[in-house]
Amino acid sequence: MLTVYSDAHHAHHAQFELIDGKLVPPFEHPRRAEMLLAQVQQANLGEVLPAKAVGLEPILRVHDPGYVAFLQTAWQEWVAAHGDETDALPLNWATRTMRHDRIPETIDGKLSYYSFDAGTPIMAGTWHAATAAARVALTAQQLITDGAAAAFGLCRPPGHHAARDFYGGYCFLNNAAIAAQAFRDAGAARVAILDVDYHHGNGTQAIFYDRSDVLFVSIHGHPKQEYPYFLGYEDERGSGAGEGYTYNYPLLWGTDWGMYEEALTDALQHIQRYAPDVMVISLGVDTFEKDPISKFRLRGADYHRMGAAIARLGIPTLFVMEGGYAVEEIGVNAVNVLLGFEAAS
Ligand code: FKS
Ligand code: ZN
Repeated sequence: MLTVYSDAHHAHHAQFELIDGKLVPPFEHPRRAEMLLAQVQQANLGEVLPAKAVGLEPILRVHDPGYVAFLQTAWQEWVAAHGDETDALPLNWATRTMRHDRIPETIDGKLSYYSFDAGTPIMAGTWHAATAAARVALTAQQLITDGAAAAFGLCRPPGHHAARDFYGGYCFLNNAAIAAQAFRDAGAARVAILDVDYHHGNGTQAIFYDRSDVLFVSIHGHPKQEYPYFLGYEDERGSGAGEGYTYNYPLLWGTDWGMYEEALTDALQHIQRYAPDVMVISLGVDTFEKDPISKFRLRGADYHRMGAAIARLGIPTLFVMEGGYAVEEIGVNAVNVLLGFEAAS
């Protein structure tokens, strides 16, 4: 399997993260991608290709132009207001009874308007890194459009929490959604997205919620217990033309492979019935038993099983990297999914 990688992700390395009431070194850091790349090479998964240059058009097929313009200049505006010593972070949000139809003019207001959490710092290299991650996904998508059976987009920063016009959960541009839309634009009639990251892919779900041409299926920590808390319940099934084209499998803390596999089997059956031309996997390995911010109990060998189960559908598959914070094991676990896929293909 070919991997696409860009070292531009190094440009995004936040100073700290607010979690459990404490400022701590970020869980989402450059070494994650380095460990993934090292394991791709170590396991001889296949060649590693650089990301191709692409313009903003495929990004604007998914994201709001005002949002993209905001991301592009947010750091400069932050520096003008506050200097360059701290990362840019929002402090409040428009919740119930407040207005969503006015975009503030100041950078602090815009950060609040275009985000949904305080755990996603913007710094000098964020835009550069986020667009590079989207280019990684698009380059891998192109490989599959050109006939490859599978490809791995080693994206960082991740993308599945980013919606049409907001960021959060370490995500700025929704790499998987951008790739899925690019598949459609390249002629695929139906695209399925399977999100196996521990956290619900709220951004991806929202982007395709009212569409029947992109099926969204997600297995994740139950929103009654887990971030992002406000989406990912079982009764979210899509709306309008998209009704019946979203499926959620919220699972409780402590979920092990036995329970996970049941959901995965069901999820894969929905995808098989949909008969997509191509499939995008939002691949997070924060379902791992030793993940520092998650509470599922998958073990190393389970990732091989996961990849094999996905391969049995026999559908061209783009893997897009999302989360995973047990940094010593992130490479082995993610590459195990890819090796399991190859073994069963
Ligand atoms: C709860 C803290 C939650 C944010 C977790 C973000 C997870 C990001 C991710 C992605 F794939 F996007 F990277 N903090 N106590 O893993 O879903
Ligand atoms: Zn996650």
